[in-house]
Amino acid sequence: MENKMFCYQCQETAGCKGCTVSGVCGKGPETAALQDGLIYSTKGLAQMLTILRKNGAPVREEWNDLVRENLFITITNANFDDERIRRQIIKTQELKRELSQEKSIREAASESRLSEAARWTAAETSHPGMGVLAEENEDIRSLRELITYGVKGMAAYLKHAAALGYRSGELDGFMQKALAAVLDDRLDADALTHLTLETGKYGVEAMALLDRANTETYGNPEITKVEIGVRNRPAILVSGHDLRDLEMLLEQTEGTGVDVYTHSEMLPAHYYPAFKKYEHFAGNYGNAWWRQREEFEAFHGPVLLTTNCLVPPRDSYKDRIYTTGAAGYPGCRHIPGEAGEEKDFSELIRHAKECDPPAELERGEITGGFAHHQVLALADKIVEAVKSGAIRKFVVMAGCDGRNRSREYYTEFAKALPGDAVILTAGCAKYRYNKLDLGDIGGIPRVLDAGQCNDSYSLAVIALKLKEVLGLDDVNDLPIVYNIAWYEQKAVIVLLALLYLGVKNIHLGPTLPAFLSPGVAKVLTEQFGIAGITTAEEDIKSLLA
Ligand code: FSO
Ligand code: SF4
Repeated sequence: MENKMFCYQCQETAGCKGCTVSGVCGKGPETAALQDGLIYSTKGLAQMLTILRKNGAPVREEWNDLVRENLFITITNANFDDERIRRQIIKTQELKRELSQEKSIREAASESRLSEAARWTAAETSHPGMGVLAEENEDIRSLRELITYGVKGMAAYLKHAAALGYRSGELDGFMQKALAAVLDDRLDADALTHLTLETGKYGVEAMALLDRANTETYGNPEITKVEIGVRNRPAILVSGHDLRDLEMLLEQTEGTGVDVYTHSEMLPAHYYPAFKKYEHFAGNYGNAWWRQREEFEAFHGPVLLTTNCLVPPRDSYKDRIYTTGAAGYPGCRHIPGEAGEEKDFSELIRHAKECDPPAELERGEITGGFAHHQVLALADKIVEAVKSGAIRKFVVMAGCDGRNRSREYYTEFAKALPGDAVILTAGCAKYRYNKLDLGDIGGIPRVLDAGQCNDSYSLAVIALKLKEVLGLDDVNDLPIVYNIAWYEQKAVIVLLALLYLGVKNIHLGPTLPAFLSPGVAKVLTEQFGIAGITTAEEDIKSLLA
């Protein structure tokens, strides 16, 4: 049977092979085709911008913004709105048409240096060359997609940094160069493998830039107890990763009688000093993204999705879903606003006032805020615990959560870890074990949450610092092991960043990416010791040996 679509970019892809009829995430064939068109068009634009840069021609900030936004829109669970995606393609095609008149682009075209994707400037949304399967060689396809997904993750992080006024021409330049390179038929598997590792290098820099943007703007995360119960006032729930959106929402809701709660990946916002002054910043509601259908229903008030992960909403609460930024869903209201612009959330505030307060899901508190600055402040205590043997191992369990039953493994794994092991986490993976009450070791909690998935950067900083303090030559000599859960493309850039930093023997689950061909998987296994997971018991035995 002929495929209606093809997408294998996330962990939940159908049959661990590819979504061919419709996406497990809810993305239908039409949306999938539009996303393929948008990616293909954007790769062509990236080649043009790369040529302009090389020739010293100016590249406008808004063009970089467009590339980042287009990539972010195609990340799993970010945008299901065909109209919006269509508009992005048409806008990108228009820009390419305009740029095709530039001298250096005309020269490249006349010398046949311009790819088909760059030459495609018609006001259309589809092209025969688009789509993952357009490349027939499975190793080349695998490496091209691995790079593309890593760059998508980078784009997401850089979009958040740009929202706070932090941009890097070098990083935008690299992303565009990489997107142009995956169009280049002259690049063989070796060249693409090299580019994959280079993507990891820039991934570290992208996460470092976002870390700087977040901490210089909102202060360094600190140990914080976050309420997980509810109050009795109407409220807005905010999800996704964009701290600037949260800040604007907190400012605009102050004094209105409407509370603000975080959901899923927005939980770590509570750890930043700048947000603690808002008395109506009530706590965290619910769990990881995939439980949103029940939790949004029970919340009763409006929900603001600032990024992925959005699950197609039920009709019963769809009118309470608002999106902004790269997120979108047909029929849900979208709050506009570019980086640097003030967004207007008054509609949500009015809406909240007509709604009941949230239903209680649970009571109590969870503790987090262990990003690099806070952990380094505790360094003496930690080093001492390592030297005395009170802490035998750190287990990095960062990454994403998802709906597969197989992810219960991570709860079992956390529960079964011996009492002298400490979990380092970031991303929504933490919801599999952050309410288990795993206790502490001499006052150091056994689950140290650094923040969102991008804050995996913090975990790398902590590892490098420990290496220095303990006088070791190699990060792999540290008492740190890696058992990472992945779901979408931001996890891909986190993984490539860790590989670039020289981390070996990462366990990746619950399944290895479908987009790794056997040949590429073999390279990752042989060169980096990447492995899948087995059972909690077996893996604890082998990782803690
Ligand atoms: Fe999770 Fe979704 Fe943060 Fe991802 S909410 S899965 S890797 O978007 O970005 O960890
Ligand atoms: Fe399938 Fe994942 Fe692609 Fe959605 S994002 S269509 S679930 S592979």
